[in-house]
Amino acid sequence: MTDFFPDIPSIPFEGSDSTNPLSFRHYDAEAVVEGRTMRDHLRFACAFWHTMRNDLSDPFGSGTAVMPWDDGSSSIENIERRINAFFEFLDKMSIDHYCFHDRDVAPEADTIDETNRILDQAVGILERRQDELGKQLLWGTACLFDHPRYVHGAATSTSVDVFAHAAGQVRRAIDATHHLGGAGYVFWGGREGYSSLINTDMPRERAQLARFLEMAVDYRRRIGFEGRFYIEPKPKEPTTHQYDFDVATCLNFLREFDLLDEFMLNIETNHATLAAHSMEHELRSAAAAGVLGSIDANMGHPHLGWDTDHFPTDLALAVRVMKVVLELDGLGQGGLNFDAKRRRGSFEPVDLFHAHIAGMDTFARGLKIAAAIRSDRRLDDAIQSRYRSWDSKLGDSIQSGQCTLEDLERHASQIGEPIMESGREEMLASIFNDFLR
Ligand code: XUL
Ligand code: CO
Repeated sequence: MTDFFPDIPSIPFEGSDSTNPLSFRHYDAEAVVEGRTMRDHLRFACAFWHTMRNDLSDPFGSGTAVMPWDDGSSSIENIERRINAFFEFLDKMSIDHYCFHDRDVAPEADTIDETNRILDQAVGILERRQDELGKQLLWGTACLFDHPRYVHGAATSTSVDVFAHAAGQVRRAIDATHHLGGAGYVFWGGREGYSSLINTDMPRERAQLARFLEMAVDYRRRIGFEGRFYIEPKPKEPTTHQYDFDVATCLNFLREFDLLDEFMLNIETNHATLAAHSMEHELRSAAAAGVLGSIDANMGHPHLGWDTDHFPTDLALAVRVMKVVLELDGLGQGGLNFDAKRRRGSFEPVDLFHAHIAGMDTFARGLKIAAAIRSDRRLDDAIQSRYRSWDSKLGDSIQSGQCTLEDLERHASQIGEPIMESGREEMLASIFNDFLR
């Protein structure tokens, strides 16, 4: 299969001594780490919207991406060529999974019926290609933010008619995901937020969003879709505030509307940093609540305060992410989706390969290093040791609720000033760095 990238071979694993940029130096799909293959740990997915539909334009300039297979039209032939190019790419890259937005595979037509007909055709092509090549849909989603009708949001729109459009669109996108055997479906609150509170009834919009999600849960049950439902936290952009701001906000929302059993979270690095959290903070917050489901593997740029969706090339970050994933014993049906785009200057088709190789090798290396840190145990032991005073009779009686403020006051006055210990932050950071080689 070399119709679209004729000069680029399938990417081989060549090991860490290789200097061939079109090879994996770390991602060895069948290599076993902590009893599981890299392929199963990482469950890499490629995002159709970035890889096939992102022309690399930015707010100041037009697209630069060279895509000889794409004539820019919405013809079914062009739709098919894009999908074929996508699957040739997945095949050559040994990427097992993919993610898509409905409107990116099948652009909107003049009427809803025509739009749905084109979507069905596109889904038929996706199905053929994924089955031929043994690829799997990690998750599907609906683009509820591009069309002008969604200017004031979709589920949170001021217009009940827009809510109806969004509901129909999501129904079809869930159908498409279900038909393709998708392991999940993502709800991303693209415009589910506000531009200004001067014209917004926030409690009302949040209740609308909850109702929308309840209807989707009801629909999922009726059609027997067994993939996970995910919410993808993001604090802002293009809105000034999104209702799924961060993990803590999503957990509160899901608890408030009794939806916690129905949703997990798909957590994205650049959204975490946009919310002024680290990715590790967001992952640990979700894992502690049992809702860490899947990851959008990208990164932001430290000097740019927006969602730049850089390919993840930060090794220390990948180690931190994979350590949480290993502690969780994997993401189950979830995976690592490269919700990442090339820089505007990396416009040649081969840059798609370089970008994904960089991301996959970074995470494969992150996985190996995280496993080494876990088996070494010094960092985990240091954390455990900091709390060892709680492994005591007093600690137990506080935790089990058998102790009052007066009891503790008596204890404090008996023992006098507690002896405090250093947190050894710099020493531990230095040990962490020792593993990054
Ligand atoms: C957008 C983003 C995408 C969407 C998918 O900021 O991160 O993954 O969430 O719909
Ligand atoms: Co994302």
